[in-house]
Amino acid sequence: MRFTGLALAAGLALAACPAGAETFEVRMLNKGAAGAMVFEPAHVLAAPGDRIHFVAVDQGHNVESIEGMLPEGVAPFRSEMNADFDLTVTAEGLYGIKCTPHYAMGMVALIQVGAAVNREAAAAVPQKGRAKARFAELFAEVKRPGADGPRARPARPAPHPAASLTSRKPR
Ligand SMILES: [Cu+2]
Repeated sequence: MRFTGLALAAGLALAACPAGAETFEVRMLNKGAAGAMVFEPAHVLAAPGDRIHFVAVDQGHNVESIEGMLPEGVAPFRSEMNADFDLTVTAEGLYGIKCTPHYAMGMVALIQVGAAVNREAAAAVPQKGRAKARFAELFAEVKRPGADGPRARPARPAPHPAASLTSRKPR
């Protein structure tokens, strides 16, 4: 019973946590754990409202969206070379990212925001050079379409069930 109480308290604490946006850091590197010219990490699981902060650790890199690899309604973007870049993700789905000069060398990243609703379309985009193999690995890390992201989506405020009752005059 005691355990149940604690678990319940923990659950409530999580649920009560405000839907505060998180920031994920992705570093642009000449050399990382996965080899030369990488975004690290190259796969991020975020939630709507989160911010992806790309850090220009090494020179000669940037961040550009890949055509056909953005959720519907998200405008394409391209950052300056040698500069940090902030991407606030609002729409659910997969965001395919490349470094403009090192795309064919496999410098790509896949940002998943909530459910991977555009997985099929994004995975169907033809890739160049080493980006092909890198994306194959990254797509393998993506959760199934319809699956929730890393964090539960903020619950919508529940409608007041008692509203109609209380507004009615007692007779
Ligand atoms: Cu690069």
